[in-house]
Amino acid sequence: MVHLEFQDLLPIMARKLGGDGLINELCKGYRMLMDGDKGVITIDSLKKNSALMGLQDFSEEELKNMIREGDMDGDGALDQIEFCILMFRLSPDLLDVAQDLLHKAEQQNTVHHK
Ligand SMILES: [Ca+2]
Repeated sequence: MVHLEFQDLLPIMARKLGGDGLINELCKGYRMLMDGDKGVITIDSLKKNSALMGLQDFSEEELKNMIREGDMDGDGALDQIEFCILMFRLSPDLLDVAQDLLHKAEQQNTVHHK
């Protein structure tokens, strides 16, 4: 498992931003890391842009592992869904926060409909 310092930030971001805001932030992160021409995150785009995300200390091997870890269809690149799922998988706390937010949103909806 790749260690990401980044992952510690996610639960804090999630609490601050709420569910939709968090997804937006993840998408923003995705756009920062992706190859603008191909529209996916490749090892090259990751290497080029990782400093923007504070990931400059990661070795090429660690970045490759991150892609391998998240790549579900085996094309060697991360699309947006794969990236978001990877972020959630790397940060189990984030999943708790997301479920929490979901629960709250459901409660709000229930109250709203009464
Ligand atoms: Ca893929």
